[in-house]
Amino acid sequence: MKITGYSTRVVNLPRPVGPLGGGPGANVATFVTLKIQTDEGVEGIGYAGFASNVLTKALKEALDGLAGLTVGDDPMMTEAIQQRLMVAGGGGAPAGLVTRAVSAIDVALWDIKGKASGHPVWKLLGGHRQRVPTYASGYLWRTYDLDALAETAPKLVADGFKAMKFRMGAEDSLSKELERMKVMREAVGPDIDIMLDINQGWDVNQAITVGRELVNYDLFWLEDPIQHQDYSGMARIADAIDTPIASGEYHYGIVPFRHMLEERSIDIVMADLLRAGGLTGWMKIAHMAEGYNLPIVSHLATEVMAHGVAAAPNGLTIEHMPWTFDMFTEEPKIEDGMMVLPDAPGLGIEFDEEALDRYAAS
Ligand code: SMN
Ligand code: MG
Repeated sequence: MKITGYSTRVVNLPRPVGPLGGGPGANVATFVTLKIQTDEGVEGIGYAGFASNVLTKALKEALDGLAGLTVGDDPMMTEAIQQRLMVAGGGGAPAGLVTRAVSAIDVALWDIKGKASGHPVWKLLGGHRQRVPTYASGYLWRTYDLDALAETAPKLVADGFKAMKFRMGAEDSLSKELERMKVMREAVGPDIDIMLDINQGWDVNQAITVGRELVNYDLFWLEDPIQHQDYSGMARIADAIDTPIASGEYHYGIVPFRHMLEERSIDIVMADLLRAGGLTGWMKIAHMAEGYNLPIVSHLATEVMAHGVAAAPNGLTIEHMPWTFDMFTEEPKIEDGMMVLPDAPGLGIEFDEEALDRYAAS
């Protein structure tokens, strides 16, 4: 089989409230969609995004340039294509738009592999289980006040979620930070898993001080308490508090995960699809974590990431982030708080062409 062509387009999807509140562009989520065609009539899809909106044009350029280089390639050769594209993108350490574009191409190739072989991608990647726990992530932002937290969290429980993530790290006192935690726990009761994301907002001592207080609220994990590259600082926090530390979404490529694992700086490995190098890179991180007896969790890109988490024996939970759902004909299926992976060949998702037309960037 050979790749014969590709196409990309930019879409601006509506989004209720972004993580940063009401600033410019906060109510849109911008993605570059990708389709890759083959000489056997099989077409694979993927997308890039979750980068700053000011970079969208550059991201599309990177994707067009790199996807163009795959024309004539065998789409089953995902490792060879990834290696060649990373070199073509400038060599050196993986980072930025090159990796994001290469990752999107990788996802489309896995879709092709699945469709061509008649198997869903989660089975081709390893096939561990079809139903995986999921948690609601797209709602309880740092910009929510206490009332908004108390009002929204029970709605997510009513919607069927058994786990959810909220954010702290922006209050000016310890007592205000802890109040947010208290409101969240009281809003959902003792049986719902709560994840807490700090997005690098604290320093090491702050994280240990607040982390020790949080232990009474039975957190499922504490995510990115400090700057993501401070491996030894993160290890001090992980040693000092009982709550599991999750980190990894900010790292590009696979090597930083080796450092985190060697330093024992985290308890739960989180990897981002577009920074990891697509499903190919993400699975390598999952297996590395397995070697250290640690679970792996996804970051964003729910409908694609579900395949990775369902393939890995150490896959713990799928982040449910609805920003991308408007691009597709169907949303991921959830039953009893578990995401149910599709049986259809490939990723089992299709672009909603009418929606892409409607949201096309001018
Ligand atoms: C996050 C990162 C990027 C965009 C939205 C939310 C957050 C998460 O860190 O873990 O979901
Ligand atoms: Mg996060």
